[in-house]
Amino acid sequence: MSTKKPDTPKSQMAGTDTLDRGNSNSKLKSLETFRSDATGQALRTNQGVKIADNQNTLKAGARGPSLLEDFIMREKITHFDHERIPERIVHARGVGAHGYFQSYDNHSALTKAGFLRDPGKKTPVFVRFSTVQGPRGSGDTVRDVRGFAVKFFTDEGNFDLVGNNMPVFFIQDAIKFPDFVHAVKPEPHNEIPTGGSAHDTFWDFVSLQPESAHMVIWAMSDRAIPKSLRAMQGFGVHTFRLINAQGRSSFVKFHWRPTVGTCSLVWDEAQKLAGKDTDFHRRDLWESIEAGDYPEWEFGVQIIAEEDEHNFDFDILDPTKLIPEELVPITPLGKMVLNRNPDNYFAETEQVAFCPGHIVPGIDFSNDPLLQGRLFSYTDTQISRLGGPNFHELPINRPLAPFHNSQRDAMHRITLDKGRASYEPNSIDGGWPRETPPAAEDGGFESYNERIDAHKIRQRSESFSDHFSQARLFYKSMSKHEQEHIIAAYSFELGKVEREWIRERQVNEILANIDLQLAARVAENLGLAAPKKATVAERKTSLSRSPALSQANLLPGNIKTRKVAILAANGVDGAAIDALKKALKAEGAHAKLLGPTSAPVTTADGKSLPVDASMEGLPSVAFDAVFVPGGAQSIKALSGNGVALHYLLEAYKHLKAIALHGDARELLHSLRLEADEGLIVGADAKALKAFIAAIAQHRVWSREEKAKAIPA
Ligand code: HDE
Repeated sequence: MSTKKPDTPKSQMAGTDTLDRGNSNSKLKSLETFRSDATGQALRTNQGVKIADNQNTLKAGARGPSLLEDFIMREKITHFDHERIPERIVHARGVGAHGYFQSYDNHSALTKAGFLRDPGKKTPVFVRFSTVQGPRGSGDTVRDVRGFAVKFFTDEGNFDLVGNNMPVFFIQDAIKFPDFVHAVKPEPHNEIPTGGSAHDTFWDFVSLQPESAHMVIWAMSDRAIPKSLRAMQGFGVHTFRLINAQGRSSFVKFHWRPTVGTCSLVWDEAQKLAGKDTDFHRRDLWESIEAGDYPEWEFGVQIIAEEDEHNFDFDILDPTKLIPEELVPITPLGKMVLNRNPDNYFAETEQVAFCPGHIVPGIDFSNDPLLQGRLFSYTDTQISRLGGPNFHELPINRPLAPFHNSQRDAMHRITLDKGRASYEPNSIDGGWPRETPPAAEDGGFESYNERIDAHKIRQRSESFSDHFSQARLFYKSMSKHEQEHIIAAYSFELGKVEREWIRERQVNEILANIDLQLAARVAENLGLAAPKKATVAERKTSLSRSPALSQANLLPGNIKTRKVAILAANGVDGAAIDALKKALKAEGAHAKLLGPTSAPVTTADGKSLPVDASMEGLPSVAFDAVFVPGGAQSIKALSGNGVALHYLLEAYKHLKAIALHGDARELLHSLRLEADEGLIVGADAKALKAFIAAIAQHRVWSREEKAKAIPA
C-alpha cells in the first residue's frame, strides 16, 4: 500500500478502468469497463450534475431550516440509507482475492472440461474464504470451519467449487441444514455467543445427531484454528463426477493443498488474536499478496472408477465420510495462484455469488443428498441477498464466456437485450440464440446419463449408518499433541455448556463411541464419571490410521513467508539485525523491527534505525518467531520492560522459536526459562541455523507441557 501523500488532481481523465482477473487477455479486458476510478474527476450527482458545494445543505438562511428541494442532499442521504444488504446467513465474514488456475497437463482422459485440458491456459479465479458462524464483523481466529469457495471463470462458463477447509460435513441430508445452522448460530434470546460453537444449543443438537460426530471432532481439532488462510487445505467435500469426451464418468473428490504447508494457531493465541487483531487472517492474506508472496495451492482429485463405487466400507455419497488418501491417493491436476487483491470489498467480496450448481461440461454432480440440496439453496439465497435474479450480471459474477438466452427483465437488469424474440424457437430473430448439441469440445452441457430405477421415498440409506469409525480414524491418526488439543477443545466447549445432561450425552453417547480414552479424559475435565463402554458396537474397517490427516505431516520443511519479530531498544547490536535479515531474506522469510515505542532506536555504534512498530503495536501473536539481538544497553532496557518480557514469555508459551543473540542470553534469567530445541541461545552461524530449523518446525511441541506453567 502506498503511504505517499496523494497528488492534487490536475486533469479530467477517463473515468473507467478494466478488470484483469489474473489474465492478460486484452479481449476480456475490453469487455470489462465497470471499474470506476475517480482520479481527476469532478464530483457529480448520480445524474451526472457537477456539485458545487458538498459541505452545506440548502437552507432558508444560514441559520434557517433545510429545504426539501435540495436534491443533492436527498440523493446522497437516500443512497446512504440503503447501503447495507443482508449478510450471508452462514459464511457472513469473508475475504476474497483474484488469481488464476493453470492445469499441469491435458487431463482429457478424465474430463472434457476445457480448463483442465489446456496446460498453456491461465483461467481467472476469484476465491472467497470465510468463517461460518459469526456475523460480518466477527473475529477471524475463532474456532470454526472455514469456507473455501473458488469461482473459475472458464471459457465454457463459470465453475464454482464451494468447499470448506475440512473434508466432511455435520449432516447427511440437506433438510437438516436449517436445524444445524439454528443450533450453531448465536442463541436466539440474547444473540450470544458471537463466532463460536461453545454453547448449549450447538452441543444439544450435535449430541442428539450422531452423524455429526466425525465433523465435530474435526471442528474440535487444530484445523478449526488455522494459522492463516494461506495455510489451509481445501476440500470439495462431496463426491462429484468428471466426464470425458467419450462420456465416461469417474467419481472424484476435489482437494486443494497449500504450498506453504498446513498448520494452525494454538488455542490461547487464537483467542488473544480475536481481540488484538480481529482481522488477522484477512490482513495476512492482503499483505502477502501485496508483498508478492502469492498464496498457492495444488489442485488435485481422488479418482474412483464407476465400477469401484461400492468397494469401500462407507458410502462415497455420504458427506460425513472422507476417502483416506492411503486408500485413494490424490492425483495432482494443476495449481492456483492468488495474485491480486480486490479493488472494492463490497463490489467483489460481498457481492460474489457462489453456487455449487454452477458447473461446466465435463463436470457433474453425484447423488450425495447434501449436495443435491445445496444446488437449490445457493441461487435462492442470492435472490434475497442481492435483491433479485439478475445477480449474475454484477461484475464479479459475470461469466467471461458470453451469455445469451430468453430470460428478461426483473430487478436491477443491466443487459440491454436487442431483438424482438425473447422466446425459443423463434423465426423473427433468425432463431437465435440456439442450442448447441453436446460435443467432445465446446459442446452444450449434457448431464451424465445415469440410470435410476427407484421408489420415491423419504429414507436414509443403510450405507450411511456408521457414524463413528471415521471419527475414530481421525482421532487415532493424530499426533500426541493434536490429540491433547482435541481433548482440550471438547473440554473447553462442553465446559461452557450450562445443562449437565447435554455434557453427559456428548461424553457418553458420542465420545465413548469414538474412543473411550478420549471420553474419559473429557469426562475428567468436566467432573463427570468416565463412561465404561461404548453404546454402539465398533465396526471393522479396512484402515486404522491415516497419517495424511495429521498436520504434523503437512509442513513444507522451509520457512518461506514466515514472520519474525526483532525486539530492540537503544544500544542494540545493529550488525546482528543485519545478519538475521539477510539470512531470512535468503530463505524467503520476513522480519519486522519492534522497539519499546514507535520512535527509532539507536544502535550501539550510533546509527538510527526506524522501527516497524512498537512491541505493543505488533504483539507476539502476530509473528511466527522472535529474535532478540545483543547489545548490553538494549538488553538492560528490555529486561526492565514488562511489555518486552511478556512478549517473550507469550511467544514461549505459544511454542514459537526464540533466538537470544549475544548479550540477550541474560534474558533467560529474567524470564526464568531454559534453552530448548526452539529457544536458541548463541551468536554464531550455528545458532542462526538452529533458529531457522526451529521456525521450519512451526512449533516447539516438546515444550508444550512445560509451557503450561507460564501464565497466559
Ligand atoms: Fe453452504 N451455504 N450450505 N455449505 N456454503 C452458503 O450461500 C447450504 C455446505 C459453503 O463465500 C449460503 O451464498 C446448504 C457444505 C461456503 O460466498 C447458503 C447446505 C459446504 C459458503 C448455503 C450447505 C458449504 C456457503 C449462504 C446443506 C462445504 C460461502 C450464502 C445442504 C462443501 C460461499 C450463500 C461464499 C454459503 C447453504 C452445506 C460451503 C445459505 C443448504 C457441505 C464456502 O445458500
